Amino acid sequence: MTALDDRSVQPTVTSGPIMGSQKVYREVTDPDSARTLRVPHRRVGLDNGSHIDLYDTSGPYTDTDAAPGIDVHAGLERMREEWVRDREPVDGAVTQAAYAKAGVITPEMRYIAAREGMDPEFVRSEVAIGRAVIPANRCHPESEPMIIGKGFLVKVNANIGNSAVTSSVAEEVEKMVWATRWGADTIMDLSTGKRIHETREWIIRNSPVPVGTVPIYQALEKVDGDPASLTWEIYRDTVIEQAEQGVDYMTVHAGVLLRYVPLTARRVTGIVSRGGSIMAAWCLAHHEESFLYTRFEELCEIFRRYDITFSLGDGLRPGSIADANDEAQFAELRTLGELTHIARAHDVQVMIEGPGHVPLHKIAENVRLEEELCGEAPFYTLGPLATDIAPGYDHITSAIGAAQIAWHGTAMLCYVTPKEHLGLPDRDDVKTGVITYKLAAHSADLAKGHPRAQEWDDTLSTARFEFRWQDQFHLALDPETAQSFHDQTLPAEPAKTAHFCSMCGPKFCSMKITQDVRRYAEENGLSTVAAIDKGMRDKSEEFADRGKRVYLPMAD
Ligand code: IRN
Ligand code: FE2
Repeated sequence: MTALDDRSVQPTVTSGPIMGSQKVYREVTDPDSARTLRVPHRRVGLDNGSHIDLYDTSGPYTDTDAAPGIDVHAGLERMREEWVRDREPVDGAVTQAAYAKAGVITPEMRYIAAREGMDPEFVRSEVAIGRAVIPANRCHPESEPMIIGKGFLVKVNANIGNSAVTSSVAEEVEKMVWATRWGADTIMDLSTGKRIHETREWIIRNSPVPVGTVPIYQALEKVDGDPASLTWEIYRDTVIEQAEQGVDYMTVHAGVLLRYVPLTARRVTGIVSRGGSIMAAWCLAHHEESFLYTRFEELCEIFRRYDITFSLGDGLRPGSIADANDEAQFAELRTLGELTHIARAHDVQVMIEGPGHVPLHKIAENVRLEEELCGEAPFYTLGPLATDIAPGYDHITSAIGAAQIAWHGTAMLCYVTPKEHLGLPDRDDVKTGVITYKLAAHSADLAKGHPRAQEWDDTLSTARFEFRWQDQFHLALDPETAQSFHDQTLPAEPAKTAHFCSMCGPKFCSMKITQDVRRYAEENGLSTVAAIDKGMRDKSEEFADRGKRVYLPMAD
């Protein structure tokens, strides 16, 4: 019996299209295998008959005919199974990095190119030099290929997972579906406590996005929470157990060296990384170098067999503004750089985890150093929070830092929810966190000039200017919230075509006035400048006629 046969677990997952969108699959042929790849997009149809196709992370759950028929006990279709089975190793390796270096464009790379609107050869070359990674364990054939690298759309990871005290397997499966619905590009299952293996099985078999984990958490459960009792063998077996299940990338805190631990002694917040503190405790208890570091090449061999991507953990990241960019943080980063080159020599893909808490003026240095020390391996940061003063709002304090660091070149952002520092996020927090991070990521895509990013903004701006309210809602990252805010004050159907909203009211809508000016110019055969001039004079007379009152009664 597999975990998914357990009928006592009955997840009810959200399914059906996002409001105003339709799932479409664009077909691409892979010339090498003659296979047809079906690449998903979220299509938003517009009132004027046109449409825009947006990047879509949500998997089959948002298929037009998905509701309510998703069978979570069956798991998703194993789309990549044949791709993986049919290809020959190169130099004994089956990783995307090995194929890329050998000049092979895999179906995953073609799929990604179609998703991102990029040339497949560019995808291959970025993976070959290690500036991008494709987290895709051979044992997770259900996942839709995606890429993490500074030359591509900035990605967002959502952490889910139960803790010893709260939440069940079914809730976590729904959180995964829910997070990807709103745009999470990957999810990490950080479960601790009971039923870790089963929870992960449920999540992976039903996840359309890559799944990451931190294996040291489960290893610690196996020794009843006592870090000193951990051994390389327990850790290794845990990694293999998770690898077999299909975990696509793993956080490994291999840069926490024995000699770095004293560097944290004077910090305001010491070591805040869970994995980092476990390894620091182990090193101190044994007065020995970390087994993650001394056994790193053996770990590379395991990762290579499955094509698991390293996410080298920042176990010494700063946990406060005061500790940002200190010696402990950068000492660890240098070690992560050394390990990056070892992993690459094994054809294993690598990304580098980054902070945490960093004030705005110290952000750029983080990216510069990471790129220099780690050979431009994709940077994957946790925010960072730009200030510590707003618990309850740390999705925002961290999105401020996240937008900045992504603009500088961070490839993936680990979301932070409003519950950060306070408690385990629930389903609503997951949505708030994902949406907040998508807007940070997209802001960076715009600033970096991703060729397709601005099209979305322009389409929404035009709909807004033309008072196509439905289009404006449907184009939003979160259509439901946009519509419900609008409808709180103007719920009636005619308001959906009205040339104003309740913020300025009918008389003071700047966009309506601009449109009036343009029409006036056309009707009077004037240039817009002359028309504005004449229009302004007319308006000023009208203003005087009405008694020079700024606020007019509603009935007026
Ligand atoms: C991301 C960047 N820096 C840390 N992260 C995430 O934090 C990482 O991907 C994982 O989800 C989590 C690991 O936390 P600890 O064990 O370092 O606290
Ligand atoms: Fe923190």
